[in-house]
Amino acid sequence: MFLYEKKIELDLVELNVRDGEQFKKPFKNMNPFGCIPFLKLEDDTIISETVSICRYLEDLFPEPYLFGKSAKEKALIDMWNRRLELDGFLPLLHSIRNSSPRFTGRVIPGTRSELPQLSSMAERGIEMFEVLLNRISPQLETNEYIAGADFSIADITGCYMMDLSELVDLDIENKYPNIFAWHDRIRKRKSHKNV
Ligand SMILES: N[C@@H](CCC(=O)N[C@@H](CS)C(=O)NCC(=O)O)C(=O)O
Repeated sequence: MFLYEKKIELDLVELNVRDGEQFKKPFKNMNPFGCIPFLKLEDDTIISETVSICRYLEDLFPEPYLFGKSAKEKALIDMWNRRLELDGFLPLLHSIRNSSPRFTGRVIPGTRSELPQLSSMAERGIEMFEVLLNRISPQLETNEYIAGADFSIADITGCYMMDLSELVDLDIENKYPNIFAWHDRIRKRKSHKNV
């Protein structure tokens, strides 16, 4: 979505992570975290972590600014993005990985192990996610985008967080109408349709 918004074209290689292609050569030595995405530079440097990759690309191709332009915008976008990732995306992800049968044997992203799924972790993850939803709802009552008037990387993070939340029965539309409307606005962008 970030690439499309910024009209950046990269050579893309698709990996089937469900079948563990990232653990096979030549990919297994590229990213020790066993996850996608990662970016290989011409000098063979590997950058993993979605937001780190996006930040690197924003430095190379600043416009449209998705990490903010002024110091204040940059700080606010980073603040909201971190809150969404740390307090929303991660608890939700751990909840789903600890409950859905399809994640048996891979409860931690980028690993294959005997670690059992924990139902208490699944429950706590949803509780943490709902704390986050209650905190962002007032912000979305008065702002079109999560960090204010402009679309940013934080909206992209939020959109994927809310896409993921559809795997859980939370009745977002009725319980959090502001968040539902925001998610709907972001996922209707052409960049989301093209993913
Ligand atoms: N913190 C990483 C998370 C990356 C991640 O969890 N990627 C998933 C796919 S969306 C993955 O590669 N999973 C592989 C697996 O669990 O085996 C980021 O933001 O890029």
